[in-house]
Amino acid sequence: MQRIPVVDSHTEGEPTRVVLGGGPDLGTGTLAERAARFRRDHDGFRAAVAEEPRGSGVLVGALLVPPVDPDAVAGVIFFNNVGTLGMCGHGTLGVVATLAHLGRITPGRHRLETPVGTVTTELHADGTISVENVPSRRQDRDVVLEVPGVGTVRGDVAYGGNWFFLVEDAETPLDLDHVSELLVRTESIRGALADAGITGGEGAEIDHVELFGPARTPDAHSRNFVLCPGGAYDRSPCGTGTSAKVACLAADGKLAEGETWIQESVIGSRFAARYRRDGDAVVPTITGRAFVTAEGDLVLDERDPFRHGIPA
Ligand code: PYC
Repeated sequence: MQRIPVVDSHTEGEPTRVVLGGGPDLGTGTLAERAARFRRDHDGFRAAVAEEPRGSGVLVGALLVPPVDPDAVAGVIFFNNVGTLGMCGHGTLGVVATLAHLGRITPGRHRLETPVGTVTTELHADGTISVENVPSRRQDRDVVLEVPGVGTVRGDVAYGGNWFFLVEDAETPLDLDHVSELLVRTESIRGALADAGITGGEGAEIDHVELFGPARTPDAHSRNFVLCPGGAYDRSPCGTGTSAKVACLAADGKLAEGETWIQESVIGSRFAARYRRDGDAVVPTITGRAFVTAEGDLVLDERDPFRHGIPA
């Protein structure tokens, strides 16, 4: 029997599973190097934690590893049911809630290393959590895309720690009654992006698609629906997706430095976002809530044919 100690949480509805130990030896080096080793040599471990029957398409795993910089509280490699993620906003808030639950941190600022850069988190006295994300930017504006079964779609390509295609889309209501249609729509857009050879920087796949519509609460600015790489939709407003949105708003002159943008998710949960400038890039800060939901051990029984997951 292999035991893997974990703590589960959700951030504005989106689950995170923090792996506290029992992970593979990834050696030394930067977080990007260790994440590459994790992807190449330990996919069974990722699948055991994140895929069914223990996980699901909606779960993000967060493997804690020693940081390079001793001033950072931890290094973290995020993963899901199909692979690894560069950064994960909701997952970062889940890691902070977990470390606080375990008594490893107290309110204040704490740095976390990720494969795409170091982020600074803040656990506030009221329990809310902020993350100052990696620098974010819009790469392409108003890209026109022909999407089979959908029609002509226009959107922006932007980076917020992962690559996104962001579409203002009033066609389908962004609510739980329309999730099936929204999934088909966003999957079709993602397929059309790949067919058209439209990528993020250095040929990176655009693996997240984000639709925006009007907010449902008076003080929010927008509502979104975010398709994640493994085919699930984000229950939270997506931290890296909201960072990409903020980069687009900043590029269009629609959000000033320091101003707050309230992003609603498809389930009505919300993140507050703002940014500071750093040269050409914007550095977004995302604030929300995360709650621990379970703690214990995953058990991998060697007699279990599905101990390394049912492939998505
Ligand atoms: O919050 O950045 C995020 C995220 C990415 C995928 C799911 N959530």
